[in-house]
Amino acid sequence: MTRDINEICRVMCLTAKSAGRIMYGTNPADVGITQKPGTANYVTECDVAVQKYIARELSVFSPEIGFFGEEDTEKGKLISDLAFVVDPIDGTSNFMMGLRLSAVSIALCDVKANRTLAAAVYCPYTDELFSATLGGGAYLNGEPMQVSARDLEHGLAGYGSTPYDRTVADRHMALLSRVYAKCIDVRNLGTAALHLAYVAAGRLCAFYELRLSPWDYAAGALLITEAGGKITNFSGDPLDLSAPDSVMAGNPVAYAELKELIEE
Ligand code: LIP
Repeated sequence: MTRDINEICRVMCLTAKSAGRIMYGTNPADVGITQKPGTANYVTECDVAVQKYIARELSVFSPEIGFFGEEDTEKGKLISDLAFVVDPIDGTSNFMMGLRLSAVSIALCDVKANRTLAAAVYCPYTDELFSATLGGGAYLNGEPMQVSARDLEHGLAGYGSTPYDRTVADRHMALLSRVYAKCIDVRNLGTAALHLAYVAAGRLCAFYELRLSPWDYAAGALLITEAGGKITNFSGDPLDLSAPDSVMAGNPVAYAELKELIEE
């Protein structure tokens, strides 16, 4: 790759913040909503507009890098060796309902090596930018961040309910019951990217979701590993950046406890 990774990450962060301001300035009541395949899976005109903005900005900056976004109509495979993997509005249902807790998630991924090189996750409602580069550490609004040392018993555990695929609901609820019994409390914020960013920032000690897409976790996974945490799929393997996967994450102590609960 000819460009400096820090320069790319800087442009990703600027783009994520500008895209977040589009989200922030849009009244959800004013945008059209379309249902996608699966249950409760929606896309708004704002998701599409934000993704077009991000794609345009990043292609002007680095036309040689591929683009793979959640709202691509021709949702083929991740075909480029190097690609931006983007969720323009992570937490679309939150956005639709005016819950004001959604994020723009942009990852630069080395698809062949199945790893994220740079990450930018921005929540415009809290004006918080979470960023990282591979080997360069993780930051919250420019300040170093790291996972907590809390075990489940002394921490809050985040989870996603896989709302788009209700076939795994019973499995999810059984796991939620086991996790809930072990921690201070559980939280479902409705946005995977922010769940993962909050683990990296030490606010949540752990997170799981039975099925997510690469654009949901490609950036958050790097935030967590660069902040000293651990993130894998339910088998303990690296997350697949080219296809949906299960996700479990946490600081090292809570991750180990969560893995045991998942394997029960
Ligand atoms: C959402 C995730 C959330 C998950 C939903 C959906 P979207 O992403 O952030 O954690 O539970 O199934 O994947 O669709 O709002 O970008």
